[in-house]
Amino acid sequence: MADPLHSAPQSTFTPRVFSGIQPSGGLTLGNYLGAIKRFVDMQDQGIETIYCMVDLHAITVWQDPAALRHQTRELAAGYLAAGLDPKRSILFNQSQVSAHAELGWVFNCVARMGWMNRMTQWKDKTSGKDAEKASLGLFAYPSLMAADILLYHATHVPVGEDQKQHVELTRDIAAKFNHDYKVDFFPITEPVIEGAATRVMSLRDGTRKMSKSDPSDNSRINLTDDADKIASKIRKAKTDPEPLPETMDALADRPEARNLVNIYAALAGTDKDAVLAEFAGQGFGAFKPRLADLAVATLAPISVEMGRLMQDPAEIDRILGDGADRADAIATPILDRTLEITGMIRSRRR
Ligand code: AQP
Repeated sequence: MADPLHSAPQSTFTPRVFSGIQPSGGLTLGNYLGAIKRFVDMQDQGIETIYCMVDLHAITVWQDPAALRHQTRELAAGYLAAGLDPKRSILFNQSQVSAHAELGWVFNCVARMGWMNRMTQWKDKTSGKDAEKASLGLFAYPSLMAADILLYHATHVPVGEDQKQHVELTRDIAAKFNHDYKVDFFPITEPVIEGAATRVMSLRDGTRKMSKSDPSDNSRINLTDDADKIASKIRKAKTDPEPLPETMDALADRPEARNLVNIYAALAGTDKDAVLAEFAGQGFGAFKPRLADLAVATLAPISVEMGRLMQDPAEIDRILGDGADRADAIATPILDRTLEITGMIRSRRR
């Protein structure tokens, strides 16, 4: 596979990776495989990496303030426990760098209502409910996400499949800004969606994404689950009575079975065909305990380390404050230049 980080379409922008996760609940296996594990891989490739806890996004739906603070620290603990190093990556929470909200406003004035109306995540999150009651922030979410990315002139964004449309909107916003103001100021950022588990599905329904806000705790594996809980959730995961087949094509109409094979492949760092080559002809009675062992071996050490880090919230806050200072130093000149381009007077002496 071509190395996505070295195939940037715009050589004028130095490769820089940005991504974020909402502290809107506990981290799931979906967040880990679809995002964090790949954040660590990119950090380890030696590229400049900036990873955010997007707390301004989290409040687009109601968050209890004490719970939000706890979840933000726990998300930071998850980043650190999974292998992100605050010396090599910039780690911070979004609200400590006010330029995110300011650039978000500019992009609210660049993005078109029609574009936002087409966002499937907005439609999914408001379907069946009264969209009139959703917050204005939830509607504008993708425009703030574009600001998060473009504030750092990020060239690459590792995300799960569900965020692809939002990164495409980021590209549209950058292109429209560059076109309208006749500049080549913002990069046209590439989404990086790779790996065996870019879309981890619910353990209870293989057609729905595994989500931290799913009301059923058994639908997901949380990074804070202990070994017994992980094994029990995998044991209870919905499956079918058929044995595993020899090819992935034969799993086309078996979403739950396909999901467990994807998870196994992603955790083992192997491909799905290799998993089927090993388990073809066997039922879930044989497969699930092996998957549980693998999940426990990978996730239990992260869970233990998160628990240890959470004993010292002041140290987590210190890391986030330091990361915010470093993020701010990159973001402020880019915001200032954006505002100048749009015709705003910037005459304050700082
Ligand atoms: N199930 C998933 N499979 C693969 N990747 C996933 N991601 C989330 N769920 C899966 C990836 O994790 C990153 C952060 O996502 P987020 O928490 O900011 O937002 P989300 O995608 O809306 O995640 P949730 O868990 O579904 O949150 P809630 O329930 O609060 O809406 C992204 O890169 C995402 O692709």
